[in-house]
Amino acid sequence: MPKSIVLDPETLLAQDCIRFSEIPVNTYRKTIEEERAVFTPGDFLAIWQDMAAIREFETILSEIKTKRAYKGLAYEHLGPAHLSIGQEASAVGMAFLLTRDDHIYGSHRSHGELLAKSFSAIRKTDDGALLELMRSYLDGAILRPLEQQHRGSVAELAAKFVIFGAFSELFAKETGFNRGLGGSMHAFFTPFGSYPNNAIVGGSGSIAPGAALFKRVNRKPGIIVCNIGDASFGCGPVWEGITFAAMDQYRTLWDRELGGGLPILFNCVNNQYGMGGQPLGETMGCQFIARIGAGVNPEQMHAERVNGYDPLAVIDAFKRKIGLLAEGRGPALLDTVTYRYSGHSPSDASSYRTREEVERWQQADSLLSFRERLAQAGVLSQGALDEARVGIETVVFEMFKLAIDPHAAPRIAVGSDLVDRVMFSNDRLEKGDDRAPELLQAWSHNPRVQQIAGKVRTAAVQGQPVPKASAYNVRDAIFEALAHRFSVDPTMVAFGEENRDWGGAFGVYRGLTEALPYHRLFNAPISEAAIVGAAVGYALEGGRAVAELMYGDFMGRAGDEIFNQLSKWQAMSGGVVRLPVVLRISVGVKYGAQHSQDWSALVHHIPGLKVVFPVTPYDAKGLMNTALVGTDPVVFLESQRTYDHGEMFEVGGVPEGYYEIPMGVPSIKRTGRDLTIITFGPALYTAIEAARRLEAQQGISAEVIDLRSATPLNFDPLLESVRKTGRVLLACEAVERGSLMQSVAANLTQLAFDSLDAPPVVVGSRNWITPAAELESMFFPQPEWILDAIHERIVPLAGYVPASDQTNAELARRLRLGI
Ligand SMILES: Cc1ncc(C[n+]2csc(CCOP(=O)(O)OP(=O)(O)O)c2C)c(N)n1
Ligand SMILES: [Mg+2]
Repeated sequence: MPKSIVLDPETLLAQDCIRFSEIPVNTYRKTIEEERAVFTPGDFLAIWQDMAAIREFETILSEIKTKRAYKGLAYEHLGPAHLSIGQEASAVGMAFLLTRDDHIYGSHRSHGELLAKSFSAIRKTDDGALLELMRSYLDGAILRPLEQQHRGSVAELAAKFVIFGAFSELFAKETGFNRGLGGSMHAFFTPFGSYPNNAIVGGSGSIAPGAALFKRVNRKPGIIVCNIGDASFGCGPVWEGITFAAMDQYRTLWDRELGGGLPILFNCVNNQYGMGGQPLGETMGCQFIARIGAGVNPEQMHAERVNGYDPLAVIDAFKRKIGLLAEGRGPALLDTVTYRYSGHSPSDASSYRTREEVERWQQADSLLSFRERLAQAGVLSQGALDEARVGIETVVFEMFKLAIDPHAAPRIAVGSDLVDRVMFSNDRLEKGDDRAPELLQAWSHNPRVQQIAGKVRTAAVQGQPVPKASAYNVRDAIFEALAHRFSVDPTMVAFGEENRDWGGAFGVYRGLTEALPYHRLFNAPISEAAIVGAAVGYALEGGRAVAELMYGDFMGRAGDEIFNQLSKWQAMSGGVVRLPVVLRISVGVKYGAQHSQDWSALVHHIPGLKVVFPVTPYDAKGLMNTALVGTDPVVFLESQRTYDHGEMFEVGGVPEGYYEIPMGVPSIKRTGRDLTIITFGPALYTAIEAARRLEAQQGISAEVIDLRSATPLNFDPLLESVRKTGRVLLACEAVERGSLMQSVAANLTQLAFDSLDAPPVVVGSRNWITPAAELESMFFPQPEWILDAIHERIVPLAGYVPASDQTNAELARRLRLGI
């Protein structure tokens, strides 16, 4: 179904010019007297008190980092503390109007935002809900040490809960929001709408758009705020995230009733510095971060610069931005000017700026000036303000004392299995919501389903191969699994490059275009970082996302999102969040050095990712079904070599109905007595051919086992086979060096040393660039390489003449040269 956007040469080639409109800079000028019409004295007090609480929280951190004590209380904090002393007004202004439905994502310097957002949420939550939340969160672990000694209101108890939970998290205590597994740069608390803060500069820039996507697709109330630093606007993933958030299709192609543009505000916490580099005048050229909006879309992202030293100016800007996001006019951009007096970290000697500069900003300090303005306007007396400040400082100090108390706030015990338990959530989730999944037609009317219905679900019938066009293949298998889950889980979306009309670069999605509305299947920009990042954000909010990378080689473009984001947030949250994301990655052939690499070893190496690589239709459908009902991030590798393969191994063919294959269970594809060949990926078919030749030419019976999964992986079936045969060869199409097979071989040596007649031998691709299609047989393992390696390094084959050099001497030579 082609899109309705028609491109007209006359329009596109017509003479014209592009017009920009003015971008407001610090236009807020209201007096406190004027603002009295908007804010109650209680509001003013709350703003003041929140700023004071953040200042005290971070002053304590600064002191214990630099002096190892605060007010005579010794404590050594080993980890980081990236402080935002000076920036309090921007954080409190940002959070003031936000509700619990509004979610914020932040940076390594986000303690203030976490506290401000939580204090703001407390004010908007009734006592019963607050109590319920505190009692249930981590089974009451944070509340318990507070409850007994607390005298006062529920809201005051909740404020203590927030401060104690935050301190505890920073100090790696079990009473932290994330059981101490997140720490200073990542601490967050989802019940109050504070979502992951990110130690990767600009990390939230690609994730937050996915959170906003979740709100749009699932019609959830609230907006997303992406709080990132000024220097982070130099990061590619931030630009990609903005591009993703600003796509026209939300307004041009998606159902109108969904609400239009993504409800996301990129809030630049513009403190004028990276670590020591200055985006203004040094490391960037835009001078105003707000200017960036002009390059993004005709609305210029409604960008403006705002005085982040005045909480009321920030609130005023937020009020306007929230309004236009609600009208579907997002994304928006705020350039919130502020300043940090503290160094980048406490060890920072501030060698990149003058003392005078810091002092000038301190003279303009937001706490001092706000206090003065409130008092001058007669809203609150200086005495009342000071009393409030002392009051909250006392609470912060008390919470600090409690958080460093090893009895009230213990660390997880040495030997605890907590980390084991939270690395994966290992849960099942049939659907993320109860509403009916949106489908545009009955599957029985779907052209792809009808086509598949006419196919033979085995590769051969009575020994005769089924013609390629009529054989049910790996593509069909993945399609069927996706179609099933799209029919069950209304939150499930799929996106990536060329995913919709094209059907995905390799046609897996063909047919889904007819079945799914735009918002469930859409083309993403060529922004791999944003594609993966958005999937992470979407899942953090409670949805299920299927993201596609067209080639494994493009993982480099989404390196951070795969290696640091997708893989980490379940464990860094202490098990609080789940990440039901399937990242489909096609592994190429025939396209040379930058399009034909099997990088399974990279994703296998990263803790927190499940990794599978099915190469038969039966395995592909069963494993995709499992991935799509799970709650963990799964990297689902698909070989372009095997997309068209029919089912050769499963005698009954691929079932039409739903079934699952558990992850981590290797599959014996051919039984044998004398030798075990373990494969991963399309090397299965190479090994099957090698096994056939071994049997025919040497009378050697080889067992062939396809791992199917890299992580997790149950070694028992492998050990059973190796104990039987005493010999093992491992084959894959990844380059041999550092491959998954090297790691499996090392483990087998450990686990089955006594049963082995020879060391395990790995046959992978050469440690080269992948050459042109015509030269690929020099690069990818061939059946004869397997026989040659067996002959040279496992057991001599009678009368055998090797075709390639697989000797140990050659292995040593290659290692020496790094090739
Ligand atoms: C990808 C990445 N590069 C570099 C760093 C090291 N680093 C930490 S903070 C920082 C400066 C960030 O500046 P900005 O985005 O303006 O945030 P701010 O620290 O000013 O709040 C740098 C370079 C990092 N954490 N992540
Ligand atoms: Mg900065």
